[in-house]
Parts: sequence; structure tokens; C-alpha cells
Amino acid sequence: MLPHPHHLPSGASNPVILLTGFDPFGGDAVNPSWLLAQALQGQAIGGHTVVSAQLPTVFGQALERLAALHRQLRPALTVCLGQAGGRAALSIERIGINVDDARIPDNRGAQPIDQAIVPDGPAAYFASLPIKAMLRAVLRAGVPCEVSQTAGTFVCNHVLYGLMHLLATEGAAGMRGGFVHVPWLPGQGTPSLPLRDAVRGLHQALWAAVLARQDIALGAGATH
Ligand code: PCA
Repeated sequence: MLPHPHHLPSGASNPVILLTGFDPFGGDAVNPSWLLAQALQGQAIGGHTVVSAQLPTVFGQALERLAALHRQLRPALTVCLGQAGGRAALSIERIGINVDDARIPDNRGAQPIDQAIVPDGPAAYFASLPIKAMLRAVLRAGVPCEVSQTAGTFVCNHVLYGLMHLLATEGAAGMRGGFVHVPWLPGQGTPSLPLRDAVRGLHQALWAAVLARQDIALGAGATH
């Protein structure tokens, strides 16, 4: 479902930050990415207004929903969120790769193996977010955060790659996007991050993304 009109920013004068989360998957009862997106719905951040929407954890359908939202809202910034059980920090993704390789079935039972997301599309797209500026802003707020070099090969990577393909093919100049993975909530597993910390950290990250038109140089690489 598209956001109900009363959830849309009034006056349409503020540029929109589209913030998406997923429905629960893989046997979990909740998905912190959706709780986090909902918590920031309607927030004003740096002259932008956050519009939150849920994507299904379903290959293909998630991208159809995202494309519909994008055409409706024409967001200046699109940040998709997903749950990453086992990660201990807000995890800002650098890159989406052109492959679906599912270890578990999606919410419709599909389990693609080594399929291209966009046949003949580029091997990968970098997120067009200032990931290091965002990292610094979140860490300064005292919330654990990292840059991640892979969003996996399940529906989250599918959405990141598909978002960047959408921006490359249909986006207007200046429209940017990317992906942030979120740890489990306490009670879902260990390690975990309380929702209030995730909300505070993501708010800082979005603020930094709006303000920083260019990224900063800050070491956050990985040797493996
Ligand atoms: N996390 C999964 C898909 C949905 C979600 O929240 C992933 O990391 O691919």
C-alpha cells in the first residue's frame, strides 16, 4: 500500500526523505527496520520531511513497491532499512551487487539462486549517500555504527541494487539513495541494539546525509 495521503507532507514544499523498512521474515515476530522507519515518520530533518513506508520481504515485489513509492513521492533522499541479525552496529552499506542468492525463502517462498536482479545490468552500484559523514555523525551521538562492504545476497541487497538502478535510470539530478542495516532488538537475539538508540543514530545519519553533499575522508575500511 502507498502511504495514506494524510501521511504525506503538507504543502508538498519540503523535499521528501523516503524511509523504508521491511515486514518480519525468517520466523521473526518483528522487524526492527520497520519499527525504526515508523518512529521517524513525519520528522522534519534539515528542511526535509520523512515519509515512511513498508516493503515486503519478497524478491521482485519489494522493488515494485519501492518504484511506485519513488514515482509518487520523488524523494530527494531514499534510505532503505533492513534487519541484519548478528550485526552489532547500525551498518551503512557501501554497495549493492547484481545477484539474488537466497539462503532462506522470502515471505512468498521464493529462493532464487545466483540470479541477476537486472539482467545485463552493471555488476554493482555504490550507494550515493555520504557514508563516512553519516558514520561520523552516528558515532558522535554515541551509537554503534560501521560501514559495511556487503549487504548480503538476500532481499536487502536486492532492494539496494534495485534502488540504485532506479535512480540511475529514472532519478532526477540530485536524488540520492542507499541502505542501512539494523541489528536485532533486545529479545530477538544477541548482539542487539535498543530501538531508542537506533532511532537516535539514524536521525543523526539522515541529518548528515542531507547536509553533506560530498562525503568526507574517514578511514573505515576492512581487511577482510
Ligand atoms: N533483512 C533481510 C531482508 C529483510 C530484512 O529486514 C536482508 O538483510 O536481506
